[in-house]
Amino acid sequence: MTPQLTRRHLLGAAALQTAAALGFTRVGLASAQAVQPPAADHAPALVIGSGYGAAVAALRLARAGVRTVVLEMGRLWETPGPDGKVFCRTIAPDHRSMWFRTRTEAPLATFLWLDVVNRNISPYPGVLDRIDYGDMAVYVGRGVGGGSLVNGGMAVTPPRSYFSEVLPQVDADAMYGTYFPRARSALGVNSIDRAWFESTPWYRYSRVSRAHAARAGIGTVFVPNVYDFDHMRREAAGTAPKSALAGEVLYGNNHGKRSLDKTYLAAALATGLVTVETLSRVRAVRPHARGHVVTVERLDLRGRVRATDEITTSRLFLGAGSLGTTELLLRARETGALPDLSPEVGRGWGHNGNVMAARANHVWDPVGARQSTMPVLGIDDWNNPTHPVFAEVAPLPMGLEHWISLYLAITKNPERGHFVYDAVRDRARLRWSRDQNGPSVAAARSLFGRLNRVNGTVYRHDLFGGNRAIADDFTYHPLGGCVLGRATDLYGRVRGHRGIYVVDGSLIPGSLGVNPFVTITALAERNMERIIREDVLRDPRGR
Ligand code: FAE
Repeated sequence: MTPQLTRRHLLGAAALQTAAALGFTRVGLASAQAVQPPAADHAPALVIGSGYGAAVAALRLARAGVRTVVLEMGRLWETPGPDGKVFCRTIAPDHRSMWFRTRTEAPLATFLWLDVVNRNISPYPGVLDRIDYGDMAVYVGRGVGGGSLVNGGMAVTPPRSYFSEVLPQVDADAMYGTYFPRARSALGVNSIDRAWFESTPWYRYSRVSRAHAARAGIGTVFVPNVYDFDHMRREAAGTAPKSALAGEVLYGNNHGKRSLDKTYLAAALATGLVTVETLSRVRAVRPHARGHVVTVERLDLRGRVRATDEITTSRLFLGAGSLGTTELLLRARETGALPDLSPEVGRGWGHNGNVMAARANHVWDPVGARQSTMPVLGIDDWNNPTHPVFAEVAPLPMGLEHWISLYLAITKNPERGHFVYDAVRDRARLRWSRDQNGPSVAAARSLFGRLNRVNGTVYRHDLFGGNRAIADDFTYHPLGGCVLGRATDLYGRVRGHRGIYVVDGSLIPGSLGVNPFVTITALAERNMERIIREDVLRDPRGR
């Protein structure tokens, strides 16, 4: 069992609170006294972001004896707010919910067409961000732990045949024999007890969807999760504080979830060689005599830039997620800072075929007022020859019976988007048009249309805005932008500039067939093992 990333073994409580009040915080066993930003610094290894790929990089570098600094633009989610909780409630969001917004922007915006879901909030470095690119919006996590803080915890290993179709250059034997098991173990993946699943009111909504799928001749599979199911059962028994059973998801879980701050990042910090600097947003990268130099903006809790620092590094690991990593490299190429980057940077982006849909069930077929927020069941129609779909049965925990079956469908969509650099606004823009969602919408309609026909049910049109049955304008699964074997070599080494590595979801070319974090973690494990052996240990000082 890895130690937890807690105030006790990081900073003293007072120091952490002072630092949090200042904004920028530096956490690490070796730097308990250091709450002031360094003016200029050198790190043997620098990791940008603290999501899945970044967390693997930090741990494996530290275990190889390399002092590593992690720069994360979000905050450390460890200090309770005035209500005694670290994260706010999903149905009563406050400033902690979203990244510098005046109003929340939840994926399910309305109920019965009424604007009753979103709330006005004060701007703050909240845990969930939504990046709007016109025809496509992307939800991402912000904070130490990245997407692991906000996601549904579903820890799915892709079908081997589809993995090999997507990443044919990667040795599937090694992935399925070594790196997927390593990732699942380090992430703390576990599965629900089947007998409890069958009997508990908290998963009635899943059982209802399973029965509907069975009537249509379609199978379901259990989906593992990183939420601790023993804890969940204690929640149900009233002997542990409630989180999944208190409607918490999307804006963070106060209990039960093994997010990265409790697994990989805690283990990395426990080495004493890793320092995490929060509210530290990397803006630029350029070459330097010692390798590369990054420009990092230190944010305060209002989002203002308090200071801008430069940190040099011998080895730079980009783990800022599909959007963050791609934007950094695109900006560097287009401004001439890293002119030799591949033209492939910015290409090969996809949304993993994500669409959402909801069905209205009969009044005699209730889904239950009590719903666990952690999904455990998927409708598996992936082998459908014309419209492959893997549809997770998602919760809608409103605390009342609503007879709604909600789904996050992952479809096989061959369309890809690309990013262009907008020099005026100094940001990446995604080129993705609504019609590119056509294959996903058709696949979802095929599956849910069958479920509706066989069960005599209909779509709900009141949840996603615009009277739509299928929500195809946002994704939780951004993938690609710096694709493995194209913008990088086969292990994530960036082409054109030695000493820069991509470690996150931008390596995966747009589609995976299942939820991505287990694969992002396993791929990072594979790539880091090779990079440490061939680059770090052979040349410990870098350049
Ligand atoms: P990610 O986890 O996004 O981490 C990137 C980190 O970099 C973030 O902490 C950023 O704040 C930080 N960052 C970005 N730019 C900068 C910068 N310039 N300077 C410093 N820091 C920066 O990257 N996946 C599953 O497998 N199962 C699920 O159940 C699931 N549910 C989801 C539910 C929601 C609501 C969302 C939003 C996502 C969900 N996902 C799920 C997707 C999953 O969380 C996502 O694929 C991974 O988090 C991506 O991992 P990366 O390492 O690529």
